[in-house]
Amino acid sequence: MHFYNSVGPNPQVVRMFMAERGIEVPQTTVDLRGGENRRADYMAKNPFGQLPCLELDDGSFLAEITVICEYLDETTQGMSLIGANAKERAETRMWVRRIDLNIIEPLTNSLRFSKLLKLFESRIHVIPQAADDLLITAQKNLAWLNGQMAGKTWICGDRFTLADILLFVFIGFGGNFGVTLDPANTNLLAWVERVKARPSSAA
Ligand SMILES: N[C@@H](CCC(=O)N[C@@H](CS)C(=O)NCC(=O)O)C(=O)O
Repeated sequence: MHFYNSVGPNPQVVRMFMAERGIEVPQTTVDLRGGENRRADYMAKNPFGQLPCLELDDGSFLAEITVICEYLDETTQGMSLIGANAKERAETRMWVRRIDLNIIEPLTNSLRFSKLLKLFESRIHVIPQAADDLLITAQKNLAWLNGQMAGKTWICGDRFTLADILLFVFIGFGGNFGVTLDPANTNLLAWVERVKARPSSAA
């Protein structure tokens, strides 16, 4: 396998997942800021032009971080970060999908349409007038999730999973651009500190 890495939260999710699982894969760093990912060489690997992607031993490529993590989880030995049985896996995927669709998509699009506009305006269709509303959507959904975290250690209760990694990395990404968690989200703030204490959080 070979991992195509870059700056940004999406590759960081996979790096943190691999660190948690003790997986080491040779890596190449692609120059995202310079647009290398939107040129023919990289587009041949991931036609959607985004990072990261994972080259498999048969020469094929996987993109989309949750899919890459699921593949790594299933093909390596060790404690699963998805789940040990159908119910656990379904629970993890439920939270991953909620976090992805309801928090990460509006949050990242809000930033792509505002503070990251210069980087993205020539790459994707941008909607600057939607930026503020998307941020409000993400904040409202974070507040909802904060309520759901009452009494729980991790998003899936006692199990630390891909859902925790995904949310943790993107909350950090938002923080880098001044989007901080509302102090009223006390459950989430305490959860952030618990995730931060894991060595994988530095990946
Ligand atoms: N849905 C994709 C998102 C990937 C993504 O947005 N990657 C960012 C890096 S964090 C990227 O490649 N941005 C540069 C660009 O789109 O040109 C995934 O799950 O992997």
